[in-house]
Amino acid sequence: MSSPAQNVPRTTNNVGIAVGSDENSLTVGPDGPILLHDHYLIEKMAQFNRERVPERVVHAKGSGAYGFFKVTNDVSQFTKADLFQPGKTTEMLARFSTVAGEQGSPDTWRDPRGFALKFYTEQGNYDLVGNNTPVFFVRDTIKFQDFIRSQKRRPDNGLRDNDMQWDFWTLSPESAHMVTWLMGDRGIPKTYRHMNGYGSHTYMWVNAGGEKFWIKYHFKTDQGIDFLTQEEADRLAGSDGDLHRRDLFHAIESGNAPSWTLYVQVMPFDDAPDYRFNPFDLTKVWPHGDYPLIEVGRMTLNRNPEDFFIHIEQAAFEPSNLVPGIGPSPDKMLLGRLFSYPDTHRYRIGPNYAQLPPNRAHIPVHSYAKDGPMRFDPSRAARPYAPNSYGGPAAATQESTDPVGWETAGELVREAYTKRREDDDFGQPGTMVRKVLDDAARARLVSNVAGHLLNGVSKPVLERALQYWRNVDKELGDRIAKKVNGG
Ligand code: HDE
Repeated sequence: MSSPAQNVPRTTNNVGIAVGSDENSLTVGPDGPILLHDHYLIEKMAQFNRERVPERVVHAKGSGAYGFFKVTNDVSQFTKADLFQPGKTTEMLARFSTVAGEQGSPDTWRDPRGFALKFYTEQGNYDLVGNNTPVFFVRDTIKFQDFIRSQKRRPDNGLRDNDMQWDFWTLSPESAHMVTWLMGDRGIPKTYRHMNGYGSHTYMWVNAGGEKFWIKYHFKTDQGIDFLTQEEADRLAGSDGDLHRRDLFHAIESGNAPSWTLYVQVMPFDDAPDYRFNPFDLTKVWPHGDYPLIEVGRMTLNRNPEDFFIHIEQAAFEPSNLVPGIGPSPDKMLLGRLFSYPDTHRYRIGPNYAQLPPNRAHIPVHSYAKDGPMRFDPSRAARPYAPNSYGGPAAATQESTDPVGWETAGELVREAYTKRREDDDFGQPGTMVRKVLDDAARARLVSNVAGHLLNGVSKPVLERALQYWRNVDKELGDRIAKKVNGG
């Protein structure tokens, strides 16, 4: 039997009782049967069988770190939110992720990247759960589940299938803008440090005077945008599936803390009704010429979590965590997400997930929540109901902290957004292809799309896909068709 190393703690079981061996079960004589009352052996096996919580249904593979957000510009004319006030520094947590891959999938698969932020503000936690793209594939939350299923594994053979992906995309033309981003250089960032983050949705900011503004968030990487080509990414997916996780961890460990500068676009509240694009349509951007970027501050990630499962696997980001001065918008995708995230956390990590270390507010919590599995923070309400005359918490109704709303009226319908004068599904991706991408980026886009289409896409879907790209940009579509047809 190996002699225990000196000056290390003695192994105990889960309740602190020293155990007799790390290597031998309790038996009748050295060669006899194992005894059922070898409690420690049973504890080890039972604990091992219960180590997994369900992985995230999307964004399962990810990595994250702690840091802080520091305001560098006065935007108090637009919002009263405490974390955005001049001179403020707020602790935070960030998690970056891929979307469709399972927990063990490679970091370098082509995919949008999650860009999830949790700010531990003095008004409670504010979460901004975005991606590395300013737009998304669909504009109604009811299609999100279908979209995701088209990107994952088929029920019959358990395989991913490019034919499924293009079948969905070509039958959902609103996806064209995001697919152009996905199949271009932003679809495979070189590392998590070399990508931007976007709130994507339009949010509402409210200032101290109650004035409302529509805004969009842009976190521009201070490391510079950089990407992997499809060939590099394919090779790295085989040689190091955890490339991005390793890079983020070692960069922070070596003191090379990555940072991002936050900007916002601000649209005056009354501009929205007549704006040329639907300002709440998640498949559209607001051209910066219409609403320029205004600097807000800088987020820096400088502390690795001490335990990956506790702080990153159990991190619960929720767009519904909105603090005074910040609210949602009529964006149907955002409104759906306000329900979905708390729902998924309750399922995945239990109803008391807000008490877990990465999710706890850094200010006292006076909610009336109590009991439920794994609860360990006492409810501070001596009487667990409101109103009560025993000093329990009472809502400060005079200073409402509910998100501010917007005027609305109409019959209940199931219809797409009302189209604005420049609202079409191919205009903005076409502008991006022609005006934003350079020749080299366009060439890589053609190659990436053709390569993907040539991998298992059936003829009828392929024909639709070539027309889809010609709708984005005729010349680009023709180049893809030529490559696909062996030109
Ligand atoms: Fe998500 N999304 N999402 N999503 N999403 C989840 O919540 C959902 C969407 C994003 O690092 C889930 O905790 C709906 C857009 C990130 O832990 C789930 C819709 C954007 C993460 C969910 C969307 C995102 C998630 C699964 C359509 C960018 C990882 C696990 C309305 C603006 C957060 C979880 C982390 C995770 C729902 C679309 C970003 C299922 C219903 C658009 C970064 O609740």
